[in-house]
Amino acid sequence: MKTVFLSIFSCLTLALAQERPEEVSPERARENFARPVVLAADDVRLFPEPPINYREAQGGGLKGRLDSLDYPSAVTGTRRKAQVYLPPGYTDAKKYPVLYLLHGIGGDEQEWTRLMKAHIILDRLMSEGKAVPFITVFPNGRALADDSPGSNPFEPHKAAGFAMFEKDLLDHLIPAVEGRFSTFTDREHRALAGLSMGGGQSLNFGLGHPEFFGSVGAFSAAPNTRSPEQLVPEPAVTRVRIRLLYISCGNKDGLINFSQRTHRYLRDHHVPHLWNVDDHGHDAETWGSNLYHFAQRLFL
Ligand code: FER
Repeated sequence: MKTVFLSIFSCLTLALAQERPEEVSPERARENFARPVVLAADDVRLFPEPPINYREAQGGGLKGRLDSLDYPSAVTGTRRKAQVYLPPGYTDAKKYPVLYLLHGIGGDEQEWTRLMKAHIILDRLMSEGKAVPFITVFPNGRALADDSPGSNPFEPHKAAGFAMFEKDLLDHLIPAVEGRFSTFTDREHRALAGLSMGGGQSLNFGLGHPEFFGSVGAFSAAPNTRSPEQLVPEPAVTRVRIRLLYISCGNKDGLINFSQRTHRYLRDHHVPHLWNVDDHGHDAETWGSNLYHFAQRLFL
């Protein structure tokens, strides 16, 4: 009787709470994209579209540079790869804040630079003085020995790698980055952001570990996002600790209800955050645009 009650209870909470990718079939997962979009009065644009050339290479190329890092991980039992963007004028004589920027379900450590030209977006902003200089790390957020997306990245065991990245990030990647580059090492100077699955990871791990991260960004967060009550169990604590909490989604994205749910809880519990609903879908336009706006508000 007790088991029956518990399993009914866990099914009910599952429907309202976080979807566990390791328990959901690929077909069922994809159906989330077809959810109806219902917009409320405050689901509106906070920021305009960036200038047309915001991710076009500048004459003379990058002022900063793209580097790479590999690090040993006890989570995967392998050496793992990350890309690293170093800002213009990077020098060991200074210390820099660090943003960890996470990819989506089909991506890897190259997705942000290939699809969104994130290194160019950041390089332009920093060389124009519109963003403070910071280091950006592009990890592979699928913490598996074979961390490629494979032919079906929605496959439960592939999707499960995104939850396993929490330990890899905190215990292995961050120490490797801070050992190799000239970084600040306090929470105020560390941020976590990402798109879709990476947006869910950012909310889950970033808000879950305020001792590590002062700022969090989630663009088009996926169903792996924990319920708002799990993300922010003590609004009064988050309210005073968080430096920047940025949430965005396109109004043509069937996943928007996961972000709306987070935004509405934060709003109702008076946790300061930025909520930007633009006119895009689940695509590179909204991710590039929101990185552009997020980066300008980070580490101020
Ligand atoms: C899902 C719908 C979308 C899901 C994941 C996604 C694992 C991720 C999309 C992306 O990262 O772009 O149901 O479940």
